[in-house]
Amino acid sequence: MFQKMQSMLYLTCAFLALGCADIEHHQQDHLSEEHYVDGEHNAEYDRDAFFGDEEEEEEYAKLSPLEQQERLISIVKKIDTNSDGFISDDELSTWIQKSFRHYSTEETAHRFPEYDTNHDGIVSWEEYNMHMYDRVIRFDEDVVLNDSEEESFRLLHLKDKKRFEHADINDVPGLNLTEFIAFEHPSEVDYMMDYVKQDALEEHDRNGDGFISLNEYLGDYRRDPGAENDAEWTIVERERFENVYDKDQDGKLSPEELLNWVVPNNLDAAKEEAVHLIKEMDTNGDGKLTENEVLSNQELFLSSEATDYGRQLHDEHFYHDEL
Ligand SMILES: *[C@@H]1O[C@H](CO)[C@@H](O)[C@H](O)[C@H]1NC(C)=O
Ligand SMILES: *[C@@H]1O[C@H](CO)[C@@H](O)[C@H](O)[C@H]1NC(C)=O
Ligand SMILES: [Ca+2]
Ligand SMILES: [Ca+2]
Repeated sequence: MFQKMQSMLYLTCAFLALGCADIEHHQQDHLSEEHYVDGEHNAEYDRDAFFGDEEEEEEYAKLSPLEQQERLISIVKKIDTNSDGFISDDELSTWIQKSFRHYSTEETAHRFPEYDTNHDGIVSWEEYNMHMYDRVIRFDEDVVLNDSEEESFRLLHLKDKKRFEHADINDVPGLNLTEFIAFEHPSEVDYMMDYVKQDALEEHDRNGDGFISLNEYLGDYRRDPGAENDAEWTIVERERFENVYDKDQDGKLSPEELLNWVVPNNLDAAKEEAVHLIKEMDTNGDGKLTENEVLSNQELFLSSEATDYGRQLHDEHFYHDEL
Protein backbone atom coordinates (compact mmCIF):
# COMPACT_ATOMS: atom_id res chain seq x y z
CA MET A 1 0.00 0.00 0.00
CA PHE A 2 2.69 2.40 1.03
CA GLN A 3 4.79 1.34 -1.93
CA LYS A 4 1.90 1.79 -4.25
CA MET A 5 1.15 5.24 -2.94
CA GLN A 6 4.75 6.15 -3.34
CA SER A 7 4.78 4.92 -6.89
CA MET A 8 1.83 7.10 -7.65
CA LEU A 9 3.47 10.10 -6.08
CA TYR A 10 6.52 9.40 -8.11
CA LEU A 11 4.57 9.07 -11.21
CA THR A 12 3.16 12.51 -10.67
CA CYS A 13 6.63 13.56 -9.82
CA ALA A 14 8.12 12.12 -12.96
CA PHE A 15 5.58 13.82 -15.15
CA LEU A 16 5.47 17.15 -13.44
CA ALA A 17 9.09 16.88 -12.46
CA LEU A 18 9.00 19.66 -9.95
CA GLY A 19 8.84 20.07 -6.25
CA CYS A 20 9.71 16.46 -5.68
CA ALA A 21 12.49 16.86 -3.19
CA ASP A 22 10.31 15.99 -0.21
CA ILE A 23 8.91 12.88 -1.74
CA GLU A 24 12.34 11.86 -2.83
CA HIS A 25 13.59 12.37 0.65
CA HIS A 26 11.00 10.02 2.07
CA GLN A 27 11.62 7.47 -0.58
CA GLN A 28 15.32 7.45 0.11
CA ASP A 29 14.74 7.20 3.82
CA HIS A 30 12.49 4.32 3.16
CA LEU A 31 14.92 2.49 0.94
CA SER A 32 17.99 3.12 2.96
CA GLU A 33 16.75 3.44 6.49
CA GLU A 34 18.99 0.60 7.58
CA HIS A 35 21.98 2.41 6.22
CA TYR A 36 21.66 5.41 8.42
CA VAL A 37 23.93 4.92 11.34
CA ASP A 38 24.10 7.70 13.85
CA GLY A 39 24.10 10.21 11.08
CA GLU A 40 27.69 9.26 10.45
CA HIS A 41 27.13 8.16 6.91
CA ASN A 42 24.59 10.76 5.99
CA ALA A 43 27.27 12.87 4.41
CA GLU A 44 27.90 10.15 1.91
CA TYR A 45 24.33 10.05 0.94
CA ASP A 46 23.67 13.65 0.41
CA ARG A 47 22.15 13.74 -2.98
CA ASP A 48 19.14 15.11 -1.17
CA ALA A 49 21.06 18.14 -0.15
CA PHE A 50 22.36 18.64 -3.63
CA PHE A 51 19.10 18.30 -5.42
CA GLY A 52 17.33 20.16 -2.69
CA ASP A 53 19.61 23.12 -3.15
CA GLU A 54 20.28 23.08 -6.80
CA GLU A 55 17.63 21.32 -8.71
CA GLU A 56 14.47 21.79 -6.80
CA GLU A 57 14.01 25.02 -8.66
CA GLU A 58 14.81 23.52 -11.99
CA GLU A 59 11.71 22.68 -13.92
CA TYR A 60 12.23 20.02 -16.49
CA ALA A 61 10.55 20.52 -19.78
CA LYS A 62 7.66 18.14 -19.99
CA LEU A 63 8.31 15.32 -22.39
CA SER A 64 5.80 14.24 -24.98
CA PRO A 65 4.84 10.58 -24.65
CA LEU A 66 6.86 9.88 -27.78
CA GLU A 67 9.97 11.61 -26.46
CA GLN A 68 9.61 9.79 -23.18
CA GLN A 69 9.34 6.47 -24.96
CA GLU A 70 12.36 7.19 -27.14
CA ARG A 71 14.50 8.12 -24.20
CA LEU A 72 13.33 5.11 -22.26
CA ILE A 73 14.24 2.83 -25.12
CA SER A 74 17.73 4.24 -25.36
CA ILE A 75 18.14 3.84 -21.61
CA VAL A 76 17.02 0.22 -21.91
CA LYS A 77 19.57 -0.31 -24.69
CA LYS A 78 22.31 1.11 -22.53
CA ILE A 79 21.37 -1.05 -19.55
CA ASP A 80 21.56 -4.10 -21.80
CA THR A 81 25.34 -4.01 -21.99
CA ASN A 82 25.76 -7.33 -23.80
CA SER A 83 23.05 -6.31 -26.30
CA ASP A 84 21.20 -9.63 -26.20
CA GLY A 85 17.85 -7.85 -26.03
CA PHE A 86 17.27 -8.68 -22.36
CA ILE A 87 18.00 -6.86 -19.14
CA SER A 88 19.40 -9.27 -16.59
CA ASP A 89 19.54 -8.55 -12.89
CA ASP A 90 23.32 -8.15 -13.14
CA GLU A 91 22.98 -5.56 -15.87
CA LEU A 92 20.28 -3.72 -14.00
CA SER A 93 22.14 -3.64 -10.68
CA THR A 94 25.31 -2.42 -12.37
CA TRP A 95 23.25 0.30 -13.99
CA ILE A 96 21.64 1.32 -10.71
CA GLN A 97 25.01 1.56 -9.06
CA LYS A 98 26.40 3.54 -11.96
CA SER A 99 23.50 5.93 -11.64
CA PHE A 100 24.17 6.45 -7.92
CA ARG A 101 27.83 7.07 -8.58
CA HIS A 102 27.21 9.43 -11.44
CA TYR A 103 25.24 11.73 -9.22
CA SER A 104 27.69 11.73 -6.35
CA THR A 105 30.50 12.45 -8.80
CA GLU A 106 28.66 15.26 -10.50
CA GLU A 107 27.59 16.80 -7.27
CA THR A 108 31.10 16.71 -5.86
CA ALA A 109 32.72 18.03 -9.03
CA HIS A 110 30.24 20.85 -8.93
CA ARG A 111 31.25 21.83 -5.38
CA PHE A 112 34.99 21.28 -5.81
CA PRO A 113 35.84 24.85 -6.95
CA GLU A 114 34.18 26.30 -3.86
CA TYR A 115 36.71 24.44 -1.75
CA ASP A 116 39.70 24.96 -4.03
CA THR A 117 39.98 28.66 -3.41
CA ASN A 118 43.40 29.14 -5.00
CA HIS A 119 42.27 27.20 -8.08
CA ASP A 120 45.26 24.92 -8.32
CA GLY A 121 43.15 21.82 -8.81
CA ILE A 122 43.90 20.57 -5.30
CA VAL A 123 41.83 20.96 -2.17
CA SER A 124 44.35 21.28 0.61
CA TRP A 125 43.50 20.44 4.21
CA GLU A 126 43.72 24.17 4.95
CA GLU A 127 41.31 25.01 2.15
CA TYR A 128 38.92 22.36 3.39
CA ASN A 129 39.01 23.82 6.89
CA MET A 130 38.61 27.37 5.68
CA HIS A 131 35.62 26.40 3.62
CA MET A 132 33.99 24.41 6.41
CA TYR A 133 34.92 26.42 9.49
CA ASP A 134 36.44 29.71 8.30
CA ARG A 135 39.68 28.82 10.03
CA VAL A 136 42.21 26.04 10.13
CA ILE A 137 41.49 23.87 13.11
CA ARG A 138 44.13 21.75 14.76
CA PHE A 139 43.13 19.42 17.56
CA ASP A 140 45.54 17.39 19.57
CA GLU A 141 44.83 13.72 18.97
CA ASP A 142 45.61 12.82 22.57
CA VAL A 143 44.03 15.62 24.57
CA VAL A 144 40.45 14.94 25.58
CA LEU A 145 38.45 18.11 26.00
CA ASN A 146 36.31 18.66 29.07
CA ASP A 147 33.43 20.38 27.37
CA SER A 148 31.33 17.63 25.86
CA GLU A 149 30.32 19.66 22.84
CA GLU A 150 33.88 20.61 22.09
CA GLU A 151 34.95 17.04 22.61
CA SER A 152 32.46 15.64 20.13
CA PHE A 153 33.52 18.28 17.64
CA ARG A 154 37.15 17.33 18.21
CA LEU A 155 36.36 13.66 17.53
CA LEU A 156 34.43 14.55 14.41
CA HIS A 157 37.20 16.75 13.15
CA LEU A 158 39.81 14.08 13.77
CA LYS A 159 37.66 11.65 11.79
CA ASP A 160 37.49 14.13 8.94
CA LYS A 161 41.24 14.38 9.00
CA LYS A 162 41.65 10.64 8.92
CA ARG A 163 39.28 10.33 5.99
CA PHE A 164 41.14 13.12 4.25
CA GLU A 165 44.44 11.31 4.70
CA HIS A 166 43.00 8.03 3.45
CA ALA A 167 41.62 9.73 0.38
CA ASP A 168 44.97 11.33 -0.43
CA ILE A 169 46.68 8.49 -2.29
CA ASN A 170 49.12 10.27 -4.54
CA ASP A 171 52.39 12.06 -3.71
CA VAL A 172 50.87 15.51 -3.95
CA PRO A 173 49.56 16.74 -0.60
CA GLY A 174 45.89 17.68 -0.70
CA LEU A 175 43.10 16.18 -2.76
CA ASN A 176 42.63 16.39 -6.49
CA LEU A 177 39.10 15.94 -7.79
CA THR A 178 39.32 12.14 -7.90
CA GLU A 179 40.57 12.05 -4.34
CA PHE A 180 38.07 14.64 -3.20
CA ILE A 181 35.26 12.44 -4.52
CA ALA A 182 36.71 9.56 -2.50
CA PHE A 183 36.81 11.80 0.55
CA GLU A 184 33.22 12.94 0.14
CA HIS A 185 31.84 9.56 -0.89
CA PRO A 186 34.12 6.92 0.60
CA SER A 187 31.49 4.23 0.39
CA GLU A 188 31.31 4.58 -3.38
CA VAL A 189 35.01 4.38 -4.06
CA ASP A 190 36.75 1.02 -4.00
CA TYR A 191 40.03 2.18 -2.55
CA MET A 192 38.22 3.63 0.45
CA MET A 193 36.62 0.34 1.51
CA ASP A 194 39.26 -0.44 4.10
CA TYR A 195 38.72 2.97 5.60
CA VAL A 196 34.95 2.46 5.62
CA LYS A 197 35.22 -0.90 7.38
CA GLN A 198 37.65 0.42 9.93
CA ASP A 199 35.52 3.45 10.60
CA ALA A 200 32.40 1.33 11.05
CA LEU A 201 34.19 -1.03 13.42
CA GLU A 202 35.45 1.87 15.50
CA GLU A 203 31.91 3.07 15.73
CA HIS A 204 30.08 -0.15 16.51
CA ASP A 205 32.48 -2.78 17.76
CA ARG A 206 32.22 -2.07 21.49
CA ASN A 207 34.19 -5.07 22.70
CA GLY A 208 36.85 -4.67 20.06
CA ASP A 209 36.82 -8.24 18.74
CA GLY A 210 36.66 -7.10 15.14
CA PHE A 211 33.08 -8.26 14.64
CA ILE A 212 29.64 -6.80 15.24
CA SER A 213 27.48 -8.99 17.44
CA LEU A 214 23.70 -8.86 17.43
CA ASN A 215 23.83 -6.88 20.66
CA GLU A 216 26.29 -4.39 19.27
CA TYR A 217 24.09 -4.10 16.22
CA LEU A 218 20.89 -3.65 18.21
CA GLY A 219 22.63 -1.44 20.72
CA ASP A 220 23.10 1.05 18.04
CA TYR A 221 19.42 1.39 17.45
CA ARG A 222 18.61 1.33 21.14
CA ARG A 223 20.35 4.63 21.51
CA ASP A 224 17.23 5.99 19.94
CA PRO A 225 15.16 6.57 23.10
CA GLY A 226 11.86 6.08 21.30
CA ALA A 227 12.87 2.57 20.30
CA GLU A 228 13.68 1.34 23.80
CA ASN A 229 10.71 -0.91 24.41
CA ASP A 230 9.66 -1.66 20.93
CA ALA A 231 9.65 -5.44 20.87
CA GLU A 232 8.32 -5.64 17.37
CA TRP A 233 11.07 -3.42 16.17
CA THR A 234 13.69 -5.61 17.84
CA ILE A 235 12.27 -8.64 16.08
CA VAL A 236 12.46 -6.91 12.74
CA GLU A 237 16.03 -5.80 13.29
CA ARG A 238 17.08 -9.19 14.58
CA GLU A 239 15.57 -10.78 11.52
CA ARG A 240 17.44 -8.36 9.30
CA PHE A 241 20.68 -9.03 11.09
CA GLU A 242 20.31 -12.79 10.76
CA ASN A 243 18.88 -13.08 7.29
CA VAL A 244 20.23 -10.11 5.42
CA TYR A 245 23.57 -9.07 6.84
CA ASP A 246 24.99 -12.19 8.47
CA LYS A 247 25.59 -14.01 5.21
CA ASP A 248 27.65 -16.86 6.64
CA GLN A 249 25.23 -17.22 9.55
CA ASP A 250 27.87 -17.31 12.24
CA GLY A 251 25.94 -14.91 14.46
CA LYS A 252 28.19 -11.92 13.97
CA LEU A 253 29.02 -9.49 11.20
CA SER A 254 32.51 -9.58 9.77
CA PRO A 255 33.92 -6.32 8.39
CA GLU A 256 32.90 -7.53 4.94
CA GLU A 257 29.32 -8.25 6.05
CA LEU A 258 29.30 -4.97 7.90
CA LEU A 259 29.59 -3.11 4.61
CA ASN A 260 26.08 -4.10 3.60
CA TRP A 261 24.77 -2.46 6.71
CA VAL A 262 26.73 0.75 6.75
CA VAL A 263 27.29 1.46 3.09
CA PRO A 264 24.39 2.89 1.21
CA ASN A 265 24.05 1.97 -2.45
CA ASN A 266 26.61 -0.75 -2.52
CA LEU A 267 26.29 -3.47 -5.06
CA ASP A 268 24.15 -5.66 -2.81
CA ALA A 269 21.61 -2.91 -2.27
CA ALA A 270 21.53 -2.21 -5.99
CA LYS A 271 21.16 -5.92 -6.64
CA GLU A 272 18.26 -6.22 -4.25
CA GLU A 273 16.48 -3.39 -6.01
CA ALA A 274 17.25 -4.91 -9.42
CA VAL A 275 15.91 -8.32 -8.46
CA HIS A 276 12.81 -6.72 -6.98
CA LEU A 277 12.13 -4.64 -10.07
CA ILE A 278 12.64 -7.50 -12.46
CA LYS A 279 10.24 -9.63 -10.47
CA GLU A 280 7.62 -6.87 -10.62
CA MET A 281 7.98 -6.22 -14.33
CA ASP A 282 8.80 -9.63 -15.73
CA THR A 283 5.47 -10.43 -17.37
CA ASN A 284 6.48 -13.71 -19.00
CA GLY A 285 8.43 -14.94 -16.00
CA ASP A 286 11.75 -15.68 -17.70
CA GLY A 287 13.72 -13.75 -15.09
CA LYS A 288 14.82 -10.93 -17.35
CA LEU A 289 13.27 -7.88 -18.96
CA THR A 290 12.64 -7.07 -22.58
CA GLU A 291 12.13 -3.59 -23.96
CA ASN A 292 8.41 -4.34 -24.19
CA GLU A 293 8.19 -5.39 -20.58
CA VAL A 294 9.87 -2.15 -19.57
CA LEU A 295 7.60 -0.07 -21.79
CA SER A 296 4.46 -1.71 -20.50
CA ASN A 297 5.64 -1.09 -16.93
CA GLN A 298 6.88 2.46 -17.49
CA GLU A 299 5.23 3.84 -14.40
CA LEU A 300 7.04 1.51 -12.09
CA PHE A 301 10.31 1.83 -13.97
CA LEU A 302 10.18 5.62 -13.85
CA SER A 303 9.44 5.63 -10.17
CA SER A 304 12.34 3.36 -9.32
CA GLU A 305 16.03 3.72 -8.68
CA ALA A 306 16.68 2.20 -12.11
CA THR A 307 15.95 5.58 -13.67
CA ASP A 308 16.72 7.56 -10.55
CA TYR A 309 13.03 8.21 -10.17
CA GLY A 310 12.66 9.35 -13.74
CA ARG A 311 15.47 11.84 -13.57
CA GLN A 312 17.57 9.95 -16.09
CA LEU A 313 15.04 10.92 -18.73
CA HIS A 314 16.32 14.46 -18.31
CA ASP A 315 20.02 13.73 -18.23
CA GLU A 316 21.75 13.21 -21.56
CA HIS A 317 24.42 11.19 -19.84
CA PHE A 318 21.87 8.40 -19.49
CA TYR A 319 19.53 8.59 -22.43
CA HIS A 320 21.82 9.83 -25.16
CA ASP A 321 22.95 7.21 -27.61
CA GLU A 322 26.63 7.12 -28.23
CA LEU A 323 27.35 7.74 -31.87
C1 LIG B 1 39.72 19.43 32.39
O1 LIG B 1 39.34 19.46 33.72
C2 LIG B 1 40.37 19.02 34.63
C3 LIG B 1 39.81 18.96 36.05
O2 LIG B 1 38.69 19.78 36.19
C4 LIG B 1 41.57 19.97 34.53
O3 LIG B 1 42.61 19.55 35.41
C5 LIG B 1 42.08 19.97 33.11
O4 LIG B 1 43.12 20.90 32.94
C6 LIG B 1 40.95 20.29 32.12
N1 LIG B 1 41.44 20.07 30.79
C7 LIG B 1 41.29 20.95 29.79
C8 LIG B 1 41.86 20.56 28.49
O5 LIG B 1 40.72 22.01 29.94
C1 LIG C 1 44.32 12.42 -8.90
O1 LIG C 1 45.40 11.58 -8.54
C2 LIG C 1 45.17 10.21 -8.79
C3 LIG C 1 46.32 9.42 -8.18
O2 LIG C 1 47.57 9.88 -8.63
C4 LIG C 1 45.06 9.99 -10.29
O3 LIG C 1 44.83 8.63 -10.56
C5 LIG C 1 43.90 10.82 -10.79
O4 LIG C 1 43.77 10.71 -12.19
C6 LIG C 1 44.05 12.28 -10.39
N1 LIG C 1 42.79 12.96 -10.72
C7 LIG C 1 42.73 14.13 -11.33
C8 LIG C 1 41.38 14.71 -11.54
O5 LIG C 1 43.73 14.70 -11.73
CA1 LIG D 1 43.81 24.41 -3.88
CA1 LIG E 1 32.21 -7.08 18.54
